Amino acid sequence: MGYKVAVVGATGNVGREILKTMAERGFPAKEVVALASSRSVGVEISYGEDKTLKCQDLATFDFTGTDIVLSSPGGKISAEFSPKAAAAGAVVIDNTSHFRMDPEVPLVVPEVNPEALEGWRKKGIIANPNCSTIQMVAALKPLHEKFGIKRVVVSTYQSVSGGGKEAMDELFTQTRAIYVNDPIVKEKFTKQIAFNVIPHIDVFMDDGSTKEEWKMVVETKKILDPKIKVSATCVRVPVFVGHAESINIECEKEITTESAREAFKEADGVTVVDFRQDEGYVTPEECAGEDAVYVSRIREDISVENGLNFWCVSDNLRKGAALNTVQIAEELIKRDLL
Ligand code: 11C
Repeated sequence: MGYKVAVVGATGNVGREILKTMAERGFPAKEVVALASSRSVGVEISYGEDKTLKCQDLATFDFTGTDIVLSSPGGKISAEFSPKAAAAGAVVIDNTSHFRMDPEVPLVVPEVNPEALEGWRKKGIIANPNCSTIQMVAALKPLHEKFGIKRVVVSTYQSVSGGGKEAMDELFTQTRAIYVNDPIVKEKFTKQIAFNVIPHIDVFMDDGSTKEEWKMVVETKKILDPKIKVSATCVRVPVFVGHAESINIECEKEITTESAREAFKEADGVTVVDFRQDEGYVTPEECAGEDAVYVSRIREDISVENGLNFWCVSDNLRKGAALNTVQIAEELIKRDLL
């Protein structure tokens, strides 16, 4: 038994990573179709060690007979094509922000709220959360279960790959330009990203926050618990892959460094690397290409009652996007929901 799977946005950072993740995990696909915009038709993309897929045109593709659509084009394209694919009978797992807050669309991290998948048939679409939210809720879940989290204050250090391939190219080109004394060209980022940090990801909202910060607030409430208060500051840093987060929490119950460490260790998908010595913590450079959400620097925050600080790092293209998407599809199969 295998499934016909279409990967939409197959030439992008996340689309390629989805194909790589499916092949690595032996996803039960009987056929895999790579879809992209008309200008990428015919582009060859590798799938597994020995297969190559030729991109087909998303605009003219007939989704009839497709079981699973793993979609990561831009939000506007998703708004048009995800409902079309769902109407043709496929389950669409959508990586964009377009459907996430729709009450009829489950927003899922399989280690955190897999039960939400039961409702996928209402719209035929399941949303994959934002990368910075995924790694945070994966780490918060075991703590919330044991200690009841009341409030989260998070500051992010997000890599440029979250902005797509052109954003990665801009970091490379600007870094090179500085060394060879060429002019700095800014296209994807509002300020120079090489040798700098930028406290601005996505558009500004009316209250002065950015949409990336807003997403961390509302998505955490939808996935984990609407009662949790979240305050986020999201910052772009000159790192190619891997988002880092400094997370501070206040809980209902007493929490210690040791009890938090035990809770993290029992959690699916979370790996604790926490030694109070040189190299006793994980950095983005080390997590690139890895599946886990890494937790380091666990320590009590004595400035508040039942407070804790920790450092959380994950590969934003894998657990933050492609892996979570593929895991959602695997969970649907495991729960016999297709
Ligand atoms: C970034 N988190 O790092 C964004 C990328 O809502 O899916 C993912 C945007 C989203 O720029």
